[in-house]
Amino acid sequence: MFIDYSKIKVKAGDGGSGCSSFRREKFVPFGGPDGGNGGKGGDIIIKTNSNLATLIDYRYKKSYKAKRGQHGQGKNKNGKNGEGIILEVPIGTVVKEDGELICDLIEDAQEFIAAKGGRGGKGNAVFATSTDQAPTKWETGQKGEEKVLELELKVLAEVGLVGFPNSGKSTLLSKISAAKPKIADYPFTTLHPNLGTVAKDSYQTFVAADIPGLIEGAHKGKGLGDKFLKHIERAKILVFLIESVSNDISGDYNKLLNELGAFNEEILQKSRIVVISKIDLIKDKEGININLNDEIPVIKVSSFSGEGLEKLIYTISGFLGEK
Ligand SMILES: Nc1nc2c(ncn2[C@@H]2O[C@H](COP(=O)(O)OP(=O)(O)OP(=O)(O)O)[C@@H](O)[C@H]2O)c(=O)[nH]1
Ligand SMILES: [Mg+2]
Repeated sequence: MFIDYSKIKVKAGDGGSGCSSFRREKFVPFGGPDGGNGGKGGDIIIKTNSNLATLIDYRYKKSYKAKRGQHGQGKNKNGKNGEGIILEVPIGTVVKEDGELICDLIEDAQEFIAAKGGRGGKGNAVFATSTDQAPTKWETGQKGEEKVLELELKVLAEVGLVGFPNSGKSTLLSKISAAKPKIADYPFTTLHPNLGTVAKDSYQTFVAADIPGLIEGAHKGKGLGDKFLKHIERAKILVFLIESVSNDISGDYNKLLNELGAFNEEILQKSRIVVISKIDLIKDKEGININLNDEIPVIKVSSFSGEGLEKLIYTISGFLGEK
């Protein structure tokens, strides 16, 4: 199951308290202070793992508590630090607290401390001075931080494939990359984003994301709605797929643009390429009339025959090279 949002509660470990104690030895009437310090509480760390693709772990377990530091003891024994917890998330996870972004994890094995463990308290041995050789003072440990965090996954892909259901997005991704998304001859086959790495040659690769199909009214919740559009917010280039058998290619293009714009105007600032898909179904290829009122490349492609695929990959690479 693909999960791209979860709200979790985290509590870092409390620091252990310092100890107040005095040395007791035979024949030593007044032993000095020997209370050790408390250990530090465990941190809650959030870390990316490139093998993860969803936040599913956080759908079931929503509360995480790191261990507390041990208390200090006599004989100058310091308490052990509490063990921290590492919460692994997919690359592209955004962490928010009170609606504010606190970290955007965009690299592999990137980590940050989401909640700090409390400092351990000092034991009485630390407070000994020349004038006070028998201090009884000691500190309690600091509390560990406690937070409610929102985890939101926004996949990281340079290229986003958008189009109506059944337009051939997943098939295209499966032809230009090693990804194996589900493909079928009915709308809404794809129910979550799929990522694929496309290699132009051994030097240049890019990641493309295939998202569920859009329909007119998606921004009002029609079809699968617009909840997957956040996954193309980080893309640099959008590839619009429109079936060659459509009666109104430019009308379809404008409908798709409208849906994207209704979701987030800024998406319209991205570079665009239009792919006329399934061109193998058309005999008179030159006869396809495209008037988009837009200065963008239009490429006729067939994922079945392979026609146009190389041109598409080169055009995308060219755009990415300019950035
Ligand atoms: N003739 C032909 N059929 C194609 C081509 N590409 C895809 N198809 C077919 O079109 C149908 C839909 O393909 P998908 O790749 O699942 O389409 P999609 O856009 O991912 O669909 P959703 O996930 O539902 O949005 C499948 O039956 C494919 O076999 C093509 O280039 N030529
Ligand atoms: Mg699909």
